[in-house]
Amino acid sequence: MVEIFDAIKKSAIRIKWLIENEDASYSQNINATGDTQLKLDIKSDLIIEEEFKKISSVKEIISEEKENKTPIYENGKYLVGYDPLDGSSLLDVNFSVGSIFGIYKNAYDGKHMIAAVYVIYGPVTQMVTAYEDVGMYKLNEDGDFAFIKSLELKDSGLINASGGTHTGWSKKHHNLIEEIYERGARLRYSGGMVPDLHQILLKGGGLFSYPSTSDTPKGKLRMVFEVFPFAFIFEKAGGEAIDGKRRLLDLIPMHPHDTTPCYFGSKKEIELVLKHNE
Ligand code: AHM
Ligand code: MG
Repeated sequence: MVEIFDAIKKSAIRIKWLIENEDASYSQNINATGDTQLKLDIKSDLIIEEEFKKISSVKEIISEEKENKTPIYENGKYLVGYDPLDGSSLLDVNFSVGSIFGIYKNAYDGKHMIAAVYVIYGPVTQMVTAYEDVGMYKLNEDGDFAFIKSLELKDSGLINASGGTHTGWSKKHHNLIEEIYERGARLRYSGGMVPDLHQILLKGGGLFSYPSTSDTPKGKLRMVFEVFPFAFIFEKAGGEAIDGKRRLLDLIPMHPHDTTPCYFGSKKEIELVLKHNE
């Protein structure tokens, strides 16, 4: 696992450089989910592939930016599903973006998830790893990621971040969000799941949701690259992660690019989600 985390750190340093120095415009390419890729999505993906190709414990990788899996070492133990540059459409407005990694054994689902990592490229670059516990690290000037602290969610929090077009929300989702605001929550939604979920983790609690909507009935966020890694991190930090009713880590994707509605939060907020979805 140490060598996988090291490959992620090396990729992060190279991606941070790209973000700061390279052209953030769109390419002519469309990815597996139908999004037009930025040149930086493609370059970040290649960097991560290059770094994982040096790691003999990696059997195979699959990226949000590619349709198919890439075999690495036949005798490797781990499968890695990743989103190289999540939230990249926010680069033009200079918001924080991130890289997300799920490390699996044998199959790309929650039962086979061993560890999860994300990197946030903000005013500073930080990395959060969930393995035995959840730890946050900061990239220093000398190129090292120094341990800052362990992350733990409180039982409840007053941050609310819900995605999806409001006119496409179900009545149940409207009612849930209304009750959350009535309890005193504040809206905190940048449109990048890495900074939005990072904020909930760092401030101790709240709720992030990307529900089923009339235009995206199965949600927008992809299980293997985005949802399972964050579900794993939230559970390890003492929170919960569900699709409205079921634990996200119990879902089995039919295809690596499958999406699901998702709710990540502290325990009290997830209780409320369950109440509104009864
Ligand atoms: P991306 O992988 O194409 O960048 O899309 C994922 C992003 C998430 O970071 C974020 O939570 C979501 O899309 C925001 O979607 P919306 O703009 O519909 O709220
Ligand atoms: Mg993404």
